[in-house]
Amino acid sequence: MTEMEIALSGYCKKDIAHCTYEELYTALLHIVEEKSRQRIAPVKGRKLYYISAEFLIGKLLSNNLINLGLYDDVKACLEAHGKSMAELEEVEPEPSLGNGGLGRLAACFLDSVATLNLPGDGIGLRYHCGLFHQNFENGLQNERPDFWLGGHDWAVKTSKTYPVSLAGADYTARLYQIAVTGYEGRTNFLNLFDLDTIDESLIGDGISFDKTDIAKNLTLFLYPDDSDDAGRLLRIYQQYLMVSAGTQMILEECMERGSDLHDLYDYAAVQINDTHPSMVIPELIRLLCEKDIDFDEAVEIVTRTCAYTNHTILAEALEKWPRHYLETVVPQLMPVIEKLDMIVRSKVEDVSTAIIDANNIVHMAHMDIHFTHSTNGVAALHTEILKNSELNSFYRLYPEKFNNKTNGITFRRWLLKCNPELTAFIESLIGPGFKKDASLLEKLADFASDEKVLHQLARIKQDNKRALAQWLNHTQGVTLNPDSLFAIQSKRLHEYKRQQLNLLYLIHQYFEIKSGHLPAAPLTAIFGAKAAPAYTIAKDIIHALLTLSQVIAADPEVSKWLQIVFIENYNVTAAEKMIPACDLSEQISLASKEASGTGNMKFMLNGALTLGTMDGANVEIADAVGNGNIYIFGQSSAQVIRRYGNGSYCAREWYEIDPNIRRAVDFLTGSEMLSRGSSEHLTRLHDEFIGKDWFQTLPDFNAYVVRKNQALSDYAFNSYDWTRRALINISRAGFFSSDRTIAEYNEDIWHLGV
Ligand code: 26Q
Repeated sequence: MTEMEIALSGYCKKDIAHCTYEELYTALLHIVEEKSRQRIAPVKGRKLYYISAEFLIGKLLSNNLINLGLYDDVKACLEAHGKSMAELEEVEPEPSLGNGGLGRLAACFLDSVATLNLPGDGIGLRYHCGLFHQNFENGLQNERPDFWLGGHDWAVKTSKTYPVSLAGADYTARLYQIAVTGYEGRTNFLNLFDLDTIDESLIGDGISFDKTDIAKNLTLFLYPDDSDDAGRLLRIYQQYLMVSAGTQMILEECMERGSDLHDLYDYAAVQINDTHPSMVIPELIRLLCEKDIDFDEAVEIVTRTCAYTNHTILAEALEKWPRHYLETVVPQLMPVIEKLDMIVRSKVEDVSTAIIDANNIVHMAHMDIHFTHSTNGVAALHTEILKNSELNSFYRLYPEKFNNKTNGITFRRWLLKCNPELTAFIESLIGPGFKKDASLLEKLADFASDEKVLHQLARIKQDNKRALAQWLNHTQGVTLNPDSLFAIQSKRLHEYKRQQLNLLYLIHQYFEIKSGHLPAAPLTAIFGAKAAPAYTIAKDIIHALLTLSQVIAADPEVSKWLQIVFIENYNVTAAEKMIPACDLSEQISLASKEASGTGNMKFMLNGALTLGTMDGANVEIADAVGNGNIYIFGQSSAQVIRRYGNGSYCAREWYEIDPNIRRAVDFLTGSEMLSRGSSEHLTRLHDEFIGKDWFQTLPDFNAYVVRKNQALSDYAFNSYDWTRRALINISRAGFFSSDRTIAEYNEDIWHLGV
């Protein structure tokens, strides 16, 4: 018997072949826990506290097994007894504790911090339901609660509790911990807070619930808002629970390690992930003052300890709370926030940077920038836009605080875990070093004209496409043509990300095929996207895509060449299946609007070519791979910003002048669509295109059609060169490892102890 066989059958108290997958899963949970405990290392010097309302960690079993070096043993052991790793993975519920990019980034960062052997924990909330479960009924998104807790989760209940005062009443926050295993690195923790009194039976129809009693509902749900703002009060309650318990935990740990709190910044680096945890600033100041530290000194300590990351330039996503909300929920913080506002007003003439404005609105981002020592954007272009336009008045005050940290992704999940075949192949070519030092991927470029290598790379892509097709056949009953080009757009549904531009292209292709202009290759357009439940137009876009998908499927003339597949309930688990199967990665946001994007990096790493605008990290991807190895189109961010600035964009003019645009837009309310879809949704979307089109879809339409058709033709007529360019993309993906990003944060901002 191997060691793993002994361990597994020992836990289950029976032969592995006779164990259920649940039993094996529980046994592995214990084995992983034990092994990861051995890697907890003492903390010297500064420790990172990454505080975030979202950690979109995804399933952990395989990831932990890989990071602990157990994966191959477990897989072999299971297979020897007729069990499959894939079925075992099915047992684990996915913790979807995030909306999208920001939450997933936090999860990648924790992996990299532990992998680089840095001391650093996450602080967040233990939501009972993660992001809603999505399914489609009658062409519409339907939301159901996503219960993920219940025996099979990794969050270990601890005996640590902290008192938290909300709206003047006392509550008790309990700490739960999830071990974060680094790849051949140390073990850190994700600390999640919760109340013991939450009542899941409050959840009614769908995702509605009784919002009155916070003792029962506070952590029931992750807000599915992604920039729409609803349920505001409850959101502040949630944020303060996290911030207050987190702050107490930080101070307790630092004091245990010898801090007298005057020297807090020698013990702690607090990274504020967007504005959601911003109350950590006044809360820290408040608690330091309670420990007899003078207010001005407390402000100084906190400013040196905390740093802020901005993830968005969409004004509506920057949190601003009416003062009376904060007065209701966190009256104890208001005197601190007022004093901070006074400090700003006494030092800074420009009232546009005030924390509390003339309308009694509290601007969380303003407090962050004034009272932390670092403000960073998440891609080079994004940081430039912050400095030069969105946050220019702050940049002029504090040029030294502004810095860029281009996002990254963990290669352990987004290559090793999700694409084992490609990983093994890369390893056979350049050795295993790239798993820890991603820059070594560059060595792959040596094989760019090696026919055998390219042939094998193409075969792996084909295998992954077949695997995706099989999974979709099994889960959604659709049949895919693996010989078609797979173009994937997976990300939150938002107008600025412009799934509606893709929609117009698909309608255009429908007309072209009908009129005998056949495309160079068959195309499968794959979507994965959730729309915030209250985001009407986003839901209309989903409806239009689902309806168009039916229209095409029912038309044999067109369906030979074109298919639309909308994947239900897009989440981390689905992404892991989609990304390795992608040929063309759709990154088509309106230039200047996507802060970075991280899906773009995952697709590139897995050998897809990017079709994108010069936005977010696409700009750096284009730099890295060179013009010939990416399909760039559309207006530049400067053009877009100018158009917004002079208010010169008029959608109707584009609609009226361009017959192709008009034909595509009007198709939405034509008889083919109306016979299958809902007039209410389709008409609203049609009118939105002509009357508003706030994210300037129409000016980019023709350039998008041309570039996408170019990609189809390159794919069809020069597949060898396509694969060569895919290899170049993989070889240049090293920069986008979150290990590089974290090393930069540490070098410039955190200076953590080792
Ligand atoms: C704000 C106010 C009220 C309610 C909800 C919110 C809210 C919730 C979630 C605002 C924003 C978010 C999430 C933002 C997000 O995911 N941003 C993405 O962050 C990624 C990581 O940096 C970037 O790559 C993406 O470009 C950016 O869109």
